[in-house]
Formats: sequence, C-alpha cells, structure tokens
Amino acid sequence: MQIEHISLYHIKMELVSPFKTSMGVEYDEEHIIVKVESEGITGWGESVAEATPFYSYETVTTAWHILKDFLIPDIIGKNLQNISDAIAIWEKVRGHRMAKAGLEAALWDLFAKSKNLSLSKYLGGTREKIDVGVSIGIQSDENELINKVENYLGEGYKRIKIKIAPGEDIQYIKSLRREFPDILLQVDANSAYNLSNLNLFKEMDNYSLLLIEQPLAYDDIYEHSKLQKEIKTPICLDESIHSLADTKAAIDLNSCKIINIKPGRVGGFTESKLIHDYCQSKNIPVWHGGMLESGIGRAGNVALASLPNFTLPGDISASKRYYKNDIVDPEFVINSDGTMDVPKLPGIGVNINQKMLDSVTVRKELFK
Ligand code: OSB
Ligand code: MG
Repeated sequence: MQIEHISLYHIKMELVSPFKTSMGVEYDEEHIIVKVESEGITGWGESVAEATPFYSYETVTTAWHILKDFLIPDIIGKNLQNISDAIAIWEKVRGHRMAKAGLEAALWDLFAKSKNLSLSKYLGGTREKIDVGVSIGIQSDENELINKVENYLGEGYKRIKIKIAPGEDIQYIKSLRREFPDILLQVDANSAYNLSNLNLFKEMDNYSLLLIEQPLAYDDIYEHSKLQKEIKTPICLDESIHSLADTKAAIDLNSCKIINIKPGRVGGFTESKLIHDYCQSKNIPVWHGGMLESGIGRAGNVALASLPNFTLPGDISASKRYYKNDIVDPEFVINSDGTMDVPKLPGIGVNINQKMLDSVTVRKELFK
C-alpha cells in the first residue's frame, strides 16, 4: 500500500480519578495517536509512551522525535507490500519500542481494513468476547479500596489487580481477602522491591494471589528467578520483557510462570504474537496488560487479547473506568458477565470521534 500521509496527535486526557502506583501519581494520560492514510483507507494506532520516563525510558517527547525523524521518513511515500516490510526497515533503530508500536498499530489497522478483516481476525484471534479485569491504584486506606473493589465487582469485572508499594502492601491484601475470600486477585509492584523483601513475598503466599507482577527491578530477569524459587505464587513479568528474546530468557531461567504482554512495551503486535506463540508452546499463560489507553489503543488491545493463549483476564477495562469521554465511537463497555465484545467491523472496528480527538489534542503534525 502506498503510504501517502501520516499524522501525529499528542493527546492529553484527564483520568476520572488519580492513578497512584509505586512510580508516582498520574492525573492525566499523555500519548501519541498515529494516523496513516493510504489509497482512501485510514489506519489508526496509539503510542503508549507517557509524559514521564517512570514506567519506561520512552516519553511522548522521545517517541515523537523517533517517529518524526526516523520511522516516518522511512516509510512515507513508499509502497509497502506488508507490515514486515516496515519492521525490517525499522530494525536499525534500537529500542524505542513504544514509538515503533504506535506506527505499527496504524499499519495493522490499515492492512486489516484493506483486506476487509477485523483486526482480531487479521491477528489470528479466535474469541468473540474476552475476559476483562481492572487495575486499581493505591488507595488512601483499606476501606477506600474495599469500596472501589465492591463497585468494580458490581460492574462485572472478573479479576481485581491492586498496585502495591513498600508500606502499602500486605495490609491491603489482607483486608481485601478478608472481605472477598473468593475473588481472582493479583498485585502489581512496578519494580518497587528487592530480594531483601523475601519474607514479605513469602507472606503473600498465604493469600491465594493469582500472581505477583514485576516485584523486582524493571531491567532484571536473573533475580526474579531467585525469588520465584522461594515462593509458590507465580511471578508475572511486565517491565522486564521487551522481546521474544527476553521471554525465552525469563522462561528458561524460571524467572516467572506468567507473562504480561503489552504491544507498546514489546514494539508492536508482530512481536506480541511471537511472544504469545512461544509462551503457548511452553505452556506459559499470557494476559494483556494496559497503559491507560484511549479507545484507539484499547481497540488494538482487545483484538490482540482475542488470541487463544490470552487465558487470564486482561487489564482492559471499560472506557468510562479511565475517561469521562473516549475518543472512539462506540466507547468500550463491559458486559455484566465480565467480558468485553471484540469488535467485528474491519480493522480496529470502532469509529474515531474526531471532535473529541481534537478537543484532547495539544500538538499535531502532518507528514506527506
Ligand atoms: O504496570 O501494568 C502496569 C498503567 C500504566 C503503566 C503501567 C501499568 C499500568 C496499569 C494500568 O496497571 C492498566 C490499565 O490500563 O488498566
Ligand atoms: Mg504492570
């Protein structure tokens, strides 16, 4: 397909409530929306680099720079036969996976639409509905958390994930388990601990957690293997996994028993599929993480999570759990049975609400 125009939109969307993690508090989310126009078709993607380099070294500013100065010039005006053509061209750019993933996602949407296939079908998805959970930030006290969880369970969410940080961990887990003995519960530390906290993790073994997400350093695989040997609860890696190679290392070292896949973190849907397939061959379940995406990124996440080895509920929640108004139409909603419908229309399967997109855009640039 002849790549004619590419537009970047730096968006800033206010969260319905602040999101506190061991990395800090977020009040709004900044991402980059990527639009690719070719032969009368428009493809959309979202780069999940944030305003700050706290989850990843990438930021909106670095992703914009890499897109504008390297990735876009490499494909604009070219006739791409398939997505792997673009990936091969970008291979010389090391890292910057969130920048790549945003543009790659727009190409996936474009190619799926050109073949009149839903993105789910085009990616190899096999489900019409996916199981979804909710990721809850650190609350000011245990009662606040219990209230939140009660509300989300009432809306149908199948699994609860809470963020933890040193000093804001075991007491929250204990009180949630006391109140809700049977719910699917997991925790996410976002790298806030080290091996000296071993006793704390051993204590967590008593609360039937589904998994502990990224307890140790964001760039570690080795020490997680030491921790996993000492505890029964499965470790799930998020921050440490950027590629199929990282996945192989983590599985080979027994550093985790579960993998969180976020297309942004691993450079896109192509790498996500490789990780998904490899984990499936090794009997390692995967689930879909989230980056507080707008509906554009969320649509891609829902499509990817329809692949068969996404066997645990994802951090894919309804639009209104994040934002008062989403930039897609229809917005994403949760069914009362804790599932979300996978869009069936071609590509990402939702329309862009251009008025809403314009209202959250703080910077825009067109390339041709
Ligand atoms: O660690 O999974 C994480 C949001 C931003 C950065 C990192 C993470 C998260 C979440 C939110 O947990 C998940 C969601 O989008 O619902
Ligand atoms: Mg995480």
